[in-house]
Amino acid sequence: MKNPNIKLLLGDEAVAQAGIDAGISGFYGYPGTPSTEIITYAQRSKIAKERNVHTKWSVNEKTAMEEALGMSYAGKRSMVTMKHVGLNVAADAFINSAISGVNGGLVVTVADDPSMHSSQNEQDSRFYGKFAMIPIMEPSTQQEAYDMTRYAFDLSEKVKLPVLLRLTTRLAHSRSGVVTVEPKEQNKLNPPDDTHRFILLPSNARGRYASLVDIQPELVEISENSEYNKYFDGNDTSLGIISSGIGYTYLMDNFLETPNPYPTLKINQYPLPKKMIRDLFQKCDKILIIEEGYPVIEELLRNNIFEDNKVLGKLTGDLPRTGELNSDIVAKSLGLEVAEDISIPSLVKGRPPAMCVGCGHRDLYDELNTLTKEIGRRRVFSDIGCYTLGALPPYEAIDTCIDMGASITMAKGAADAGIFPAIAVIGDSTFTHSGITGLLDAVNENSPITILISDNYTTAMTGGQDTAATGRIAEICRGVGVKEEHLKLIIPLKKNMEKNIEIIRNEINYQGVSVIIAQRECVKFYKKM
Ligand SMILES: Cc1ncc(C[n+]2csc(CCOP(=O)(O)OP(=O)(O)O)c2C)c(N)n1
Repeated sequence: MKNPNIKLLLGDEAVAQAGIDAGISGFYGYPGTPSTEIITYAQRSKIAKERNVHTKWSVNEKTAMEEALGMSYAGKRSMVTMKHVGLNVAADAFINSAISGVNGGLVVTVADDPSMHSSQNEQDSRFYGKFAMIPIMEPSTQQEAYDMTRYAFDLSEKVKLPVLLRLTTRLAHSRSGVVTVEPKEQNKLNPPDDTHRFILLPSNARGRYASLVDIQPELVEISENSEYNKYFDGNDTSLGIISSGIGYTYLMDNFLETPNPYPTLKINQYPLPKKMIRDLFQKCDKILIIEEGYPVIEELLRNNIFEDNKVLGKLTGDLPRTGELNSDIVAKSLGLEVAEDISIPSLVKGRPPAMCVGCGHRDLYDELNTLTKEIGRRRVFSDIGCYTLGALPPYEAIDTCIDMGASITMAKGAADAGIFPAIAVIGDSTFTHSGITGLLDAVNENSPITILISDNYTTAMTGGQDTAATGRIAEICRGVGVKEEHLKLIIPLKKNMEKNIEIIRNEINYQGVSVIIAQRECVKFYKKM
């Protein structure tokens, strides 16, 4: 008979379901691959709706982090979700939440993207967890993603700290059957009696930081005894293996038919369990570290704790230093034969992503590109979204894309240096995420820059989520101080091309801040809208 408690879930969905079943009261987050499906799943959940669980998108990762902390302050359980680079945006609140501590359980779920399938870098969030000195959970399977998320809420309430839950792309985006439990009740509203720890004046923060330092041995002890850090014995002590997160799954993919002969430590919880590691080092001649992302464990073990020459991994070339791991790469590092070559044959041509036929960004770039002869090249500062594809042929219309919001601020910096005209191209969601503050900098100095906000009424790149200010972007620009006569609305359609080019030309020649909002609904998501 079908078990109603088994669900076929993506890793992301398992985390969302676990949050709901752990009695969460609020999910907060900003979309970003590969984390987006956590909140989209929660938004569709019947029980989350019945329980009035907060599931709306926030303006950016920092606001999301602070909102989740506010809910935790109130005594309820909350989760904040983001992709790895989002943690850079949320970092101020994130690090300080470890100093204040939490009240209701707070889980910070960050999905890393090794190999940069859809990202600007492949930074490893475990560094942030270590930096903040808080516990980190790193599941190996979808079932563990479910179980560990619920455990993370309990742990967070036990040690009164936020817990970082680290996912990586393959786990977040692949499915498996997950056995679920009955949902718990939500916490009652219960703000803290003593609010001093949430007031990070130096006199309070010093004491809080000392407490955070003091609790570290207890966190190690908890890791040491955690059911999520496991030792598996093996006869062949010429090699010991430490594998974490999905690295363990890749390892065990190679031992489906024969047993793993090597003593192996499976790490899913940090800080690292020192005793368990010491025992493994004593037992084995060499230690291979299999971890997805940066060589975090490897560096800790090589540089700080034990003999260098025993440790093999990404720093010794036994595993690749960059990009994603997979079962075959792990097989090679163990000297095993790879069953079958699954690499893509050279016959298959690379297919770089392209803007959709009928996309308004295309028409905007066509208009901008007609002005290249007049304005010269290498002066278009852009940002992150579908419109970043304007960097590729046939458009080749933009010159930079660094991080969300950097178009306006880089254009301003270049204008400060003497580049004129300096042009910024930014999407509507990116503008509200982190473009508004840069616009205020430019307005305050009346910088000679032209900002093209390509407004398709959605966050298209990550799957068509709502944006924070649909229909209110002009109002925001006015409020920030853009002059009415230099705030223009255009509709990027072929039939308007000449008119639009004229408007862009005039504004580019203006020696101050001008904003042109190019409004046309996204061709892919207009039905949803
Ligand atoms: C700090 C950070 N958060 C999230 C993302 C994921 N992301 C990439 S582009 C984008 C928003 C794109 O929306 P918009 O600016 O409206 O452009 P569109 O894709 O709709 O053209 C997001 C959320 C990211 N790259 N960096």
